[in-house]
Amino acid sequence: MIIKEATFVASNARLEQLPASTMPEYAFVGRSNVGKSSLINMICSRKGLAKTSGKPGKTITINHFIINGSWYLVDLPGYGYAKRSKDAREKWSVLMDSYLLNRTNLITTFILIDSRIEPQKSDLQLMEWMGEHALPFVIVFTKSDKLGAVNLEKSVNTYKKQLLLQWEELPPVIVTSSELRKGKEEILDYIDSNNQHFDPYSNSIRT
Ligand SMILES: Nc1nc2c(ncn2[C@@H]2O[C@H](COP(=O)(O)OP(=O)(O)OP(=O)(O)O)[C@@H](O)[C@H]2O)c(=O)[nH]1
Ligand SMILES: [Mg+2]
Repeated sequence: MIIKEATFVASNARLEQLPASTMPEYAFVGRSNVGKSSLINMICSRKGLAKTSGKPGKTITINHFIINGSWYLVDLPGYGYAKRSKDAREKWSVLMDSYLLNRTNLITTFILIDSRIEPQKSDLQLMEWMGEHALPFVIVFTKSDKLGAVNLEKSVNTYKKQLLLQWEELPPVIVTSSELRKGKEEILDYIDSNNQHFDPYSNSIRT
């Protein structure tokens, strides 16, 4: 798929204000600083589309981008940012849970994981929660440029092994680097094939 047009639509902290749920939607979620906004910019080939930062906690709202006038990409605020107050963390969790559970046109959530770090409780808990609610997700390893080929493979395999302790089957896994523009085609192909099955009448994927 070629991205001809990528436009920022809206930034929201309340679900009632989100754009109408009439087009297929894909969300990017993960710990603060994992590279969600950078990945969105990379796959859209638009540098400043989603705001990025060296400091964690940059994205604090639900940000919608419309692609080729026909589907949404969503940049979500990160979790696991220790400096946020307990109150702010609870607000995040209520907003995210209800977004993920109630957004009928949300086709798949990309859960981003830093290639360099060991499996984290917060990420594994999110995946478990998604599984319990039958919400589809794809695992996206980020910042793969920071590791050599051997260590990258080791790290991804460790992660897969950890998941297989809990899951019978692995979700799709995509290794990316926004720095090296790696993983773009795989993500876009995945989205494209899902878009083909979107039913605008039910706002979901036809099965
Ligand atoms: N080397 C390298 N650095 C990256 C990559 N992706 C993101 N970064 C850096 O990681 C930092 C965080 O990137 P963001 O895209 O803002 O991360 P985020 O997940 O959106 O962060 P929050 O909005 O705070 O939750 C920035 O300094 C980016 O330049 C990558 O693929 N490789
Ligand atoms: Mg961000």
